Amino acid sequence: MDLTLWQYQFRIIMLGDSTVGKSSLLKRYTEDLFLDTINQTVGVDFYVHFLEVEPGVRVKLQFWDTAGQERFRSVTRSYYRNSVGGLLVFDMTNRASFEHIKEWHAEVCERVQPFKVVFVLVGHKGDLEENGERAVSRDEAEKLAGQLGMPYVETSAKTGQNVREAFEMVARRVYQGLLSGEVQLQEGWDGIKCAAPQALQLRRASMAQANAAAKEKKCCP
Ligand SMILES: Nc1nc2c(ncn2[C@@H]2O[C@H](COP(=O)(O)OP(=O)(O)OP(=O)(O)O)[C@@H](O)[C@H]2O)c(=O)[nH]1
Ligand SMILES: [Mg+2]
Repeated sequence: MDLTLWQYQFRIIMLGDSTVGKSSLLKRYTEDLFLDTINQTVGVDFYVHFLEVEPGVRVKLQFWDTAGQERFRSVTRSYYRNSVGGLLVFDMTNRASFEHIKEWHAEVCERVQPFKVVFVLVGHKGDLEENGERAVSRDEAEKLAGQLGMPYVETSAKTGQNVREAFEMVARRVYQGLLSGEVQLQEGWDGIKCAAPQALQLRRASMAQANAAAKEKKCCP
């Protein structure tokens, strides 16, 4: 493994009904492109992007872009288990796609056990709001995100609104989980790869020390 390229690799999965805009989000993030006509995903596609999660810490984000169509479900399911992060995407102008989010979430959680996936809920096609096409309010989406224990963000691949923020939110949450020990590296699991596990141990130890010092300061002003 080449340390100059990346210190960590996170596998992140895109989930949600067909046509909600999963591939378009990834195209915007990785190539800064938007296409009005884009091919439906067949099975699973693969995208890569590099992100510096803190100065000097470079992460390779490996995205699995799954097909939302039911007929590909047996293929896409096999990718759940080796994902550490996920974007649960609905189209805010398509009520049914929002109503299916709970099913997507339950299906993934059930299949990844004993591992956990760190999610972000994404209300997509925000640019259509201006045309009065919104079918899901921000309030109800935030409520659902709260119930499922994840943040909520509204995006548009057409305008670029919050696209980078959505992907970086999930990547940073994974990284924080890794540092705090909530997300663990596991033998035989490919959700996260770490080029230098010793560096992670040191980083965790210094973070634990900083947390303890902050706690002590709080207790005894
Ligand atoms: N107005 C608008 N249209 C969008 C946006 N994102 C995607 N679309 C359009 O929505 C349609 C479906 O987009 P895709 O990215 O293929 O959707 P998908 O979720 O990948 O669909 P599957 O691959 O079948 O699961 C395309 O016509 C896109 O151009 C957006 O932010 N705004
Ligand atoms: Mg697609």
